[in-house]
Amino acid sequence: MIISPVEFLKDELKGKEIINKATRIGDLKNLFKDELQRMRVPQHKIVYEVQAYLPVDEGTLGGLFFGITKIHSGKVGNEYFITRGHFHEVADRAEYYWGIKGQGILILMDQSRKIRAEIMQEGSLHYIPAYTAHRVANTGIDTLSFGACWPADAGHNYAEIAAHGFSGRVVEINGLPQLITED
Ligand code: PAN
Ligand code: ZN
Repeated sequence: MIISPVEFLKDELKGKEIINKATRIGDLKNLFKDELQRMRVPQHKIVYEVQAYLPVDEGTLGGLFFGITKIHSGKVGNEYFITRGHFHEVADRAEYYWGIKGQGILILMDQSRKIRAEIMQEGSLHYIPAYTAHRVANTGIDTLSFGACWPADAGHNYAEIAAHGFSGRVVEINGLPQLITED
């Protein structure tokens, strides 16, 4: 019998090896520009969910991981819901993202803190180069779903972003998303 251990159906991973993780407003202290507004949002509210398929041990040279992220629609103040964002721990590791459903903006920041952004929507493909921090904002009224594929030895360096943040944010101004750069 031929068995597929994992099914990838539109924006859903199914299989007993799939790991699910929800990130809530309460987990994202100091992530948004307006921390007071973040504290006013119910802390259990889910900002994004990740499903991941990790078929090899973390750190395996040459291995690949696969994930689906769903960012719910919402804002903290005028700033759209975002992922935490990270450089890879092994900083020279690249990654692919691709848009599946919804509307968003991928924010990319290099090591000199230079920002660029790409529109994410169904069918968009994004190559995230080495040495580049990546974060996604959901700018739509529906959930934004995107896929990701990254090296199993890349790891996640969240500390750098926790300490210095991104030098750009996606906010709503006059009803439209705008990228505001700070540096
Ligand atoms: C993605 C991200 C996922 C959630 O799988 O881990 O979208 O974002 P944060 O990790 O920034 O919270 C990825 O980039 N993996 O490397
Ligand atoms: Zn990554």
